[in-house]
Amino acid sequence: MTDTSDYTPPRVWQWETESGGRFAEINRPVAGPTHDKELPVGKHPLQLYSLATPNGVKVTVLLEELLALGKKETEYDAWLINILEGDQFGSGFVEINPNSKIPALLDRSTNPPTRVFESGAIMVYLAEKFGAFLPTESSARAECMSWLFWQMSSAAFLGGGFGHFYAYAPEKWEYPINRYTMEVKRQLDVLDRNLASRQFICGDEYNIADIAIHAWYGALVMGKLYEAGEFLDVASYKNVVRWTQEVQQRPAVRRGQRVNRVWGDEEKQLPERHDASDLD
Ligand SMILES: N[C@@H](CCC(=O)N[C@@H](CS)C(=O)NCC(=O)O)C(=O)O
Repeated sequence: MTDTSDYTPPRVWQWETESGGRFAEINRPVAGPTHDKELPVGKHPLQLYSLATPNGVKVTVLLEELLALGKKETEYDAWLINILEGDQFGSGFVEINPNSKIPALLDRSTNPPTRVFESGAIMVYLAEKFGAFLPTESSARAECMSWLFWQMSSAAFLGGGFGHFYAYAPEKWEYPINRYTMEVKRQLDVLDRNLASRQFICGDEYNIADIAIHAWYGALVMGKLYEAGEFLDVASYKNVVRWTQEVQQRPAVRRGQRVNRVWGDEEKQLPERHDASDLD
């Protein structure tokens, strides 16, 4: 790595493979598959290809919530995509997500099968298809979509910005850490002010906006992301803490968090899920 103070960007950027940092090996400046690999297919109509990162957990929590409502058609197979081993660049995965990122869903109940990528799009697809956790009345729906899109656009600053420079970059640089810490604390304050007068993100009812935001900011407030709880003084966002604890108590949330999980406590790991009993 060049010392940042000496660095002058070249006229045309070249790919320097030794850029360093925790995810340097999977980062590439080009898209498309790197190898041929078919995806496995299980017995259920819904096939999920994912990993229990915050983006992956949004979908497994929603599926477990739908099942908890008694919607048996939402039974699903969840296959592990190990992004550190490059599974997201296999040809079968790229066919259902040209962006090579988890989560990706294939709904085989339609003819031809429907592919869905981007966690927000997957959540809307499932909530609409199974008629739950997304209000149908226009104003309530607009509020839910607003917060869902807020999360989708904010998470890159939290993960790709703050998380990257605070936890994963090869060195601790003050400038980017300050810049992204400022933004993440502002985002936490946005949530805290909203939750001062509301039980859930959009009001009295829990919906996909809660699921999406809890997967990232709930995890952050519980100290489960980047070991940054103390640094960000998360305890001071009292309304976010109260809401996080309430959402975390939901059995479907705790079930969904375990699916495609291959780190942490062994009893909380479940690399693949093919039946409700896998989580019992
Ligand atoms: N906006 C996307 C982001 C998905 C995403 O960033 N997934 C990460 C894991 S959380 C991933 O698959 N990274 C692999 C890579 O970048 O190669 C979504 O919400 O689905």
